[in-house]
Amino acid sequence: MIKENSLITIFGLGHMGLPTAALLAQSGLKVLGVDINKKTVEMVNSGQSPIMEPGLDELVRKTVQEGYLSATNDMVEAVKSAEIIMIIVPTPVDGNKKSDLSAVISASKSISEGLNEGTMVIVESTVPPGTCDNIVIPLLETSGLKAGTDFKIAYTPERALPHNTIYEMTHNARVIGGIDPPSAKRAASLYQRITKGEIIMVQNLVTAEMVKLMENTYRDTNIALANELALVCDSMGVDAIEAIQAANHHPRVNIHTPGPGVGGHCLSIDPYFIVETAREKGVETNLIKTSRQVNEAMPQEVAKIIQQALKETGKTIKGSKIGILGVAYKGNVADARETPAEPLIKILKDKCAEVYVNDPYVSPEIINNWGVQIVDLENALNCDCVVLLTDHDFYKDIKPSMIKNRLLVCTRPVLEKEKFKKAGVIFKGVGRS
Ligand code: SAJ
Repeated sequence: MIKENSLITIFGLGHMGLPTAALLAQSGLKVLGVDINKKTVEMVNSGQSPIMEPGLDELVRKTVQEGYLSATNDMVEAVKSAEIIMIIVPTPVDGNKKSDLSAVISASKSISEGLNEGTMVIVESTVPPGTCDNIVIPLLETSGLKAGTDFKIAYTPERALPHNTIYEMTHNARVIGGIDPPSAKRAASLYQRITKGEIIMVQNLVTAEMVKLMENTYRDTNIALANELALVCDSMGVDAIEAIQAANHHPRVNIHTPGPGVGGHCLSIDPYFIVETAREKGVETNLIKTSRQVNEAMPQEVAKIIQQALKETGKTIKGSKIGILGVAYKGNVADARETPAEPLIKILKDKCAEVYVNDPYVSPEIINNWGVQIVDLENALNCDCVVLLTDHDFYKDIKPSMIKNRLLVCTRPVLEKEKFKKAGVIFKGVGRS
């Protein structure tokens, strides 16, 4: 169903768009990536990936060198000869947690200016349920063409895990919903070129949009449950990590891992898309909203743990040197979007702490925006209080003797509490009583 020399145009060369473009190019299709970021376009056309993702640099280099992958800033030109057009652009929320669909709208408008009969449009961006039907299709139909009749449209959410994206994109199941069965089938035949995973067809666009949001909202609410249980355990001197590990031996229990909060541009955002649409439909979403509040409050909880820990050494946050290990939103990624480290650092600075940050993954430009000092691991470990926020693999080798002032707040279950306590380190953390 997909001709070998089909041209595919992909709007968005970010964490999901670029790997998708490179994999489709590797499958032998001509792929033209479109991005508003000129540096991204230049890097891709020179065979480099602007995204740090294992295996992606090599894939981009190879497919660009072989002439299958290229990039442009020219949105309208890129659409004219495309047989398949994909929208994989960011969909953040604004300050009021309302979806910002400007990138999807801009791409849809550009597509409508060059849309041809028979073209297949595929939306991958995570969007509030109903976006394809109520926003994307009306914009595409300003071309004068009719969705379903004159052009095909399908929605399929991307659900790869950053830092494992290439593997997951080529193995995870794909959920696809189309405006009609031929649209869904044509989209399925495209993805079968790059994934061995099962193709799960659902009955329409809005169902497919909802599936993605349900997945991430399930994770966010379960992390909120884990965080709340950890705070309760801390109040009773129960080690929540130990209790959760024991509870999860139950065949039908899967309590997630407590932490300093939920970062990333998915789990911390997607639940709000359900809240937004539910509100428009007059449906309450108390559990989803409360779960978001629990997770967003975790940086404050970590600040309380730090305050309590310093008090045990006769110190206060004010005037103390606090060494933060890791500001990426999770381990082994360079991404600091929505990271819980940012609000925690603000709280500590507002309480007049001297904050020092170590995170070799995250670019200094991002960290410097927070008004903190970037230091190497040794200097971070020399602070009055060391706070591990991100479970980067290399932090797992930290030894008790390296904590110079014998005070560690560990918010991820990556260091052995007993070993540190035996060595005389005051060891605190989320769920680590
Ligand atoms: N986290 C916890 N406790 C847990 C699990 C995660 O505190 O038990 C925290 C992490 O530290 C991080 C945040 O939650 O701060 C989210 O991390 P994550 O690994 O659960 O998920 P993401 O943000 O990496 O989600 C990505 C998303 N995929 C894309 O970026 C396209 C998401 O849509 C996927 O569903 C998810 O990977 C996945 O697990 O597949």
